[in-house]
This record gives sequence, structure tokens and C-alpha cells, in this order.
Amino acid sequence: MAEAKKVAVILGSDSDLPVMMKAVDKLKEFGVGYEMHIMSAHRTPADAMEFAQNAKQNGFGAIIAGAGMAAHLAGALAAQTTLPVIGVPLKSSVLDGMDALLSTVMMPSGIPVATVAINGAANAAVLAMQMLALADETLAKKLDDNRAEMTAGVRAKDQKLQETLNA
Ligand code: RP5
Repeated sequence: MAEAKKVAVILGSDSDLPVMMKAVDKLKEFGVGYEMHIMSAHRTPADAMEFAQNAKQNGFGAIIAGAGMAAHLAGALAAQTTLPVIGVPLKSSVLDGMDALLSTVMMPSGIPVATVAINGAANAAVLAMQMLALADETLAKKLDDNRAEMTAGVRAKDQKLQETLNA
């Protein structure tokens, strides 16, 4: 059986850690292998380029890249690999993440970055796992079970609300 693919979680600065740890927490919850690295499109561009160029042969199936301000990290990584790259625009400036959102999402044709919400690190992990699950039935089942739990949770809350309103 083929070895399970890992997810790379790359962040532009250690100041991005509090938000980006939410991606790691989610990957751990589902038992998905990962590596986390601080690499910057602007401060360590050579390291970022080398990482992305070797990511596929190093066993990664998807890359999550979180950066704030002029957030070129996800795009710079995507330029160097055909692995799917998921961008997390981070709120780390006076522009509240709108700067990072536009820098991450507005990629030129042919080099896509799947961009999640501002600070949406947990969803980036879920999306990465959905990609891996296309070739991993065990992971697919875990994601399906999680979705069913979520549904049951919301229905239980609605039932409780109805009981409170009708009391
Ligand atoms: C971006 O600039 C980083 O991703 C971070 O969100 C922001 C600020 O970085 P630091 O100055 O805190 O290192 O490149």
C-alpha cells in the first residue's frame, strides 16, 4: 500500500504561529502526518523555493501556506510545484487581513492558490485532508464521520432551542 501523504504547513513568520497552529491541531485530530516550517517569500525566498520544488518527492500531498500583509508566500510556493497549495491570509496588519486576502487570492491564470478565509487555518487543514482523502479511504471515512457528528450536533442544539422556546 502506498505511504500516506503528509501535509506541509508553512508560515511566513513566527508571529503567525497562534493562528497557524489551528491547522496543525486539526491535522493531529485526524492523525494526518505533517511538517511545519517558518519560511518567507520575502525574507527566505530561496528556502521557500527549494522546499516547494522538493515537496512532492518528500512525501507531501498538499501545502498550506499562511502569511499576512503582502502575502506572497502561497503564490511563491505554488509557482514551484503542481501540488495543491492552500493559502491562509492572516490578519497581521492595520488592514485587518484584507491586504493578505487579496495578495493570496488574486493569482494569475495557471498558478492557482485555493484561498480560505482570513485566519481560516483550521479550514485549510480540512480542505487539505479532503484532497488527501481522494486516495485514502480511511481518511475519507474519518472526514465523513466528522461531518455526521457536526450535523448531529447542530440538530441537537436546535432541538434544545425548540424545547426552551416551547417551555
Ligand atoms: C508576513 O508579515 C508574515 O507572514 C507576518 O504575517 C507578517 C509580519 O511578520 P513579522 O514582522 O511579525 O515577522 O510576512
